[in-house]
Amino acid sequence: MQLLYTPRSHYSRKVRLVLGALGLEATLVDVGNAAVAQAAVFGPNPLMKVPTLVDDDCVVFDSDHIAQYLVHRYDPDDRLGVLDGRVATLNARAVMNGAMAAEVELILAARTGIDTAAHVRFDKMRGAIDGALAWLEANVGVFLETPSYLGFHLVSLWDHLALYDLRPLAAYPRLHALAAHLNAHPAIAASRPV
Ligand SMILES: N[C@@H](CCC(=O)N[C@@H](CS)C(=O)NCC(=O)O)C(=O)O
Repeated sequence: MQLLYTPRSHYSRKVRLVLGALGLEATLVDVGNAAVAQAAVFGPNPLMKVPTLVDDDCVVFDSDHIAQYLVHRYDPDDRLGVLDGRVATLNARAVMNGAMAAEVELILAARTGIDTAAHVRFDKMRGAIDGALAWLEANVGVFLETPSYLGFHLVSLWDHLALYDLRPLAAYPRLHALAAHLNAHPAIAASRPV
């Protein structure tokens, strides 16, 4: 198995955490700068994004879809709750994915020379991240304290935000505590972006 990723990619970290928790081996292939517009860098992914999983002749795009694929194929008991379809779980996942997407736009815009402070469009993205974090703080009960896919998602989002220092995080003590609790697991901490 191969995972096309970047070490800092929060979406890729979700998948790396699932692989580790399920005891699955994958060769990590760092694509480098995810902002580039060179299709060859991203292998089979037509969207020029990471992560992409290649498992024999099976290619899977998108972090959540990769997690679902791995569970269907290798962990039918779904110990991590990847297939949890409850509305509260789906909403939390949508909010976290939306915040992650807004982060990507802000970071890659800046990396490609755009002054994001000069465009109202990016103010909305900053506002969406703040709104997402406030929503997650208010709905922290949806997360388990034991490692689960939803927790992997949260810790991937949180550590990435902290690393890039994109938004103030002090107003979210419950999320902070949960991320710290999850990062106390060496296997989770080992995948932290640096
Ligand atoms: N929905 C996708 C999003 C993947 C994504 O946006 N990945 C970022 C890196 S974290 C990327 O490769 N961005 C490149 C770009 O947008 O140009 C997923 O869950 O895998």
